[in-house]
Amino acid sequence: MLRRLVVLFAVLASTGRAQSAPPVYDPASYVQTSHDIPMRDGLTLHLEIFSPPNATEALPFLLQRTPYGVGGSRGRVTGSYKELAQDGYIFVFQDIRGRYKSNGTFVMQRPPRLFDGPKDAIDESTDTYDSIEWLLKNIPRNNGRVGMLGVSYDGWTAAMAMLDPHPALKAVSPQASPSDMFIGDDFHHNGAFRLSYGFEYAFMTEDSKENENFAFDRYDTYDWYLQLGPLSTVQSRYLKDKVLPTWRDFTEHPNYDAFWQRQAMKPYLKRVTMPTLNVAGWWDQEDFYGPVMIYRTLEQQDKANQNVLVVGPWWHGGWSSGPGQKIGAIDFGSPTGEYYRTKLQAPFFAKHLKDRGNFVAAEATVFESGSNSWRTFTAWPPKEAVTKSLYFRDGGVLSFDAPTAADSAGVDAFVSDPAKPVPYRKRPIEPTYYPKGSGWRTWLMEDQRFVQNRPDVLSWETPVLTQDVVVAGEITAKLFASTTGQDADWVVKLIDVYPEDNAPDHTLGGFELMVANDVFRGRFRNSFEKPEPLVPNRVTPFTVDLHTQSYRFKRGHRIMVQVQSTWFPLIDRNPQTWVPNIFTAKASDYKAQTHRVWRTPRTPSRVEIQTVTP
Ligand code: PG9
Repeated sequence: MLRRLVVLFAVLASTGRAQSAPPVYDPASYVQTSHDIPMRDGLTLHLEIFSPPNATEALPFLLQRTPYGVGGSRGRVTGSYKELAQDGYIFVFQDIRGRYKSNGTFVMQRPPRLFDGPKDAIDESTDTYDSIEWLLKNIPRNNGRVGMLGVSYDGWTAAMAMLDPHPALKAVSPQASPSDMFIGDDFHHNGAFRLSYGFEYAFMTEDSKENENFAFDRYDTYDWYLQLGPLSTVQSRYLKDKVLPTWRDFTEHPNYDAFWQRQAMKPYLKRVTMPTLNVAGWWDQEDFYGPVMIYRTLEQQDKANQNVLVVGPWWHGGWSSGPGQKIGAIDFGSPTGEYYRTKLQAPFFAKHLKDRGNFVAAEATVFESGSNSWRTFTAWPPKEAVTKSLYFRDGGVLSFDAPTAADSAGVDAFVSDPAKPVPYRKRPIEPTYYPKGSGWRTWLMEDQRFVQNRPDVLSWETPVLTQDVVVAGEITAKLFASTTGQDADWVVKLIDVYPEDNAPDHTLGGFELMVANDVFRGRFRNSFEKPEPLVPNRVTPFTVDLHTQSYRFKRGHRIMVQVQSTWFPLIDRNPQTWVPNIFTAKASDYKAQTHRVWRTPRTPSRVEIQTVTP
């Protein structure tokens, strides 16, 4: 009898334990301490640590390594990391080498020492390793596990940490991490230089140890960049004797040489070392290529199914704070950022760092804009996706039907004049990180009607759709184009045209929303390493990767494609004559040229979309 009672008591006690709710911590109560900790080469890096007082359990660390200063980290604990803070973590924020309160020299995206560097070299991965080692030994009541997360540069430091990780690092979420600065992230897209971002970011991070914005003497930076003339004016008139290492690198490495290749992540992503939650935003104005590339490259090695993808309707980092329901004029119908933080991010870390909950991430969790719903897939792009083509046709028509014999001379032409480049967003274009407010964050959502009638913007449009067209997967422009010059940029935009009478929000009548876009610099059509001049007037194929999307073009809407050659000052002006290095071009090298986009049966310019059945 006594034995039976003891067993019953044990069962009740264990059931009680299983059912007892885990503690909920108050983010505002976290206690902050500051530390300067030694790295293997003797240099110290600065940390701010936040722990909940009176925790009765040992807690895991969540580490974020940043070039942007850790001064405002309390705001993260109570704000963007609120859901995590409620679950209970020891948050660690670190200034990376050479920034803010950390010693040493800052190197923009310091290439990893792996594979070709000396064994005793330092990089972001060794700094992470040494920091984790210190944390485990010096911060009491830790449970021996570490997670890392961060957006953009901080996402990249998280990605670097997982290449050759400390054994205590158990889960990583690289979010909007760039992966290749020449092909698709902040500094170039397909070899076209991202002028405004490249210059302003290099100045912000390298003019001094703490962020400092370049002082423009014009509110509308379109004017400022246009008055520059050739790019060499940046150094001669503005930087003068000052060397900004990253600006110097732009000018000395105009092609995809060893400098860019060694920095790019793909060659290093040889194995999945731990559960990895890759996060990207469909309308990320800085790093969308990067996170998708990291996911895809890792996926090829993901034998244990640890590498997953989440993409939502967000600007750069839009998931990390705020509700995430609206970007600019577009409402996505629910607080998608909150959804991500509570249903995906917090459960991911709780599972892998605390053994709490039974969260299993879908292979791909994507937000389908248009229908405004979350969807999950067993692969991305979905295995069932079917490729369809949207052909450019006569009279500005976009059609699923290819050109016919009647189109054998089909062509549209425009003059691209570097003296009057198409603005990439509505003017005035405030400085990128203008503290008094900038349209930078939301520019990808701007109504494209602002350039619709320019003579240097071509467009083709479907009739009103009679049924939904659901894009799920890749979008690729296949252009056949020619120019009277020797180089040309090709900007392609895939656009959702809202109905004229748009219910319930009538203010969106006829709105032209960019669903996908990118630019390709013509000289790189055969090789990013060895650019070649275009042959004047020769029809040449160009493939422009417009990346990936999950988007429902709804019945009643129309699909549009726009093609233009300038996107200023986002992209520097192409001289359109042959110069080996555009950074050393003279003012007289910049010349207006006539560009032609062909749409014949033999040269059927089109945008290919991967679709799933509605
Ligand atoms: N997009 C920024 C960046 C990351 C990495 C290198 C350079 C720039 C960022 O938001 O951190």
